[in-house]
Amino acid sequence: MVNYKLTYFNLRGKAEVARLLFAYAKVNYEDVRIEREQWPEIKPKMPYGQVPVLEVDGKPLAQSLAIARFLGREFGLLPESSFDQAIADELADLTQDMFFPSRAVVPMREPDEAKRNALKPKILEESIYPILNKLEDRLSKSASGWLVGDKVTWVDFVFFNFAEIMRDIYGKDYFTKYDNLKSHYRKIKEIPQIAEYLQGRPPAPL
Ligand SMILES: N[C@@H](CCC(=O)N[C@@H](CS)C(=O)NCC(=O)O)C(=O)O
Repeated sequence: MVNYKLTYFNLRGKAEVARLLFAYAKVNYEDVRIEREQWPEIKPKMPYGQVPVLEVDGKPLAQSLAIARFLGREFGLLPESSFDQAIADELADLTQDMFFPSRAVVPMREPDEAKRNALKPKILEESIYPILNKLEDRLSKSASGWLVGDKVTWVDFVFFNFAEIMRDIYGKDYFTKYDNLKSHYRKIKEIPQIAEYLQGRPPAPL
């Protein structure tokens, strides 16, 4: 049996996709949630001084999307063809393009709520909606309702986590107009293992 240890802060953030994948596959892992005070001691031990880090039988793997892709491969959640696998990579990278400008409106970066609220519409219009429009269109053509091919793949979990984080940042109405994206979100939420995980998930901020 493979020994998995996931190290991150007590946040959902960049580790949550891995946690969702473990829950989906019903695979046990050690979920290490470090406190801020422990970080200075742990940071130099991480491959690139950051987390999440997944240790696989003691060997560290960094970068949240590499971790998610690896677990997707281990748990049979890759799309079928190598081209579709690349499309899954493309879609995962798109979430980063939407996260990046959103960093300006997270409370840790901008403590002034009024300033955050003033910036949000511009970020949504310029950097998020143009991409979500394309994804909505992509899903409207998907017979399965999944992002790539006819079965759930790791990138569907990346999008679920993305939608949760965006909801925390922009409020629950930011994607009201996206019916297919909303159905996709619900489809993940209703997978029995995920529903069970979400119910028992320890409370942790964005
Ligand atoms: N590209 C990396 C970014 C990792 C990252 O930004 N980690 C942050 C937490 S979300 C971190 O370790 N911050 C503490 C630090 O840099 O000292 C990934 O996707 O895993």
